[in-house]
Amino acid sequence: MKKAVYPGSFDPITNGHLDIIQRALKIFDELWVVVLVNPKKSALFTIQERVDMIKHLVKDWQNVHVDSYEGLLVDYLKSKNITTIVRGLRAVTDFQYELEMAMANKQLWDEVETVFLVTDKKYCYLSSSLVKEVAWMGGDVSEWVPPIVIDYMKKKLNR
Ligand code: COD
Repeated sequence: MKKAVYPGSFDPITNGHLDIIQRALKIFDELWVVVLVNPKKSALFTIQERVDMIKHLVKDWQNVHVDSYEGLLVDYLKSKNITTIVRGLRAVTDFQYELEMAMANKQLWDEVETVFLVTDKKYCYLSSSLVKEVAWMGGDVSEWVPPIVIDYMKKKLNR
C-alpha cells in the first residue's frame, strides 16, 4: 500500500491544493493531508478551522485522511510510519524553497523522499495569500476556492 503525506499551511485550502490532492490519489493508495505550522507565515485561520474546511471538502474521498500537527513534519511522518511527502511546484520561485525543505527533511530523517507534482496551468499563479488579499479587498475569489472557504472567509473578515 503506497502512502504519502501532503503537508501545508492550507490557510485556506485553494483549488490548486485540491488539484494536487486529486492527482496524488492517482499515484498513492492513501493520502494524509496535514495542516502544519509554517513559522514564516502568520495565519488567518486557526488550525482547527483549516482542518474543518479540508475535511468537509474531501469527505467523499475514502482514501484521504485529514490531520494536523504542531511540530516537525518528520516527527509526524515517523509517528505514521510514512516516508513520502507530496508537494506542489508552481513556478521557479517555489523551487528554491521546496528544494531547501526537501533537503532539510531528508537531513532530519534519511528515509524521507519528497515527490513534486507540477501545478496545473489553471492554478499556476494561485496561492492562499493571493486569495486572502483579494478577499480582504472585497474581490471575487469564487474561481479560486470552493464555496465553503468563501463562507469561512466572509465570517472571518466580517463580511
Ligand atoms: N498549484 C500547485 N501547488 C500548489 C498551489 C497551486 N496553485 N498552491 C500551493 N501549492 C503547493 C505548495 O507549493 C506547497 O507544496 C503545498 O501546496 C502547500 O502549500 P502551502 O502554502 O499551503 O504550505 P506551506 O508551503 O506553507 O507549508 C510549509 C509547511 C507547513 C509544510 C512547513 O513549514 C513545515 O513542514 N512546517 C512544520 C515544521 C517543520 O517541520 N519545519 C521544517 C521543514 S524543513
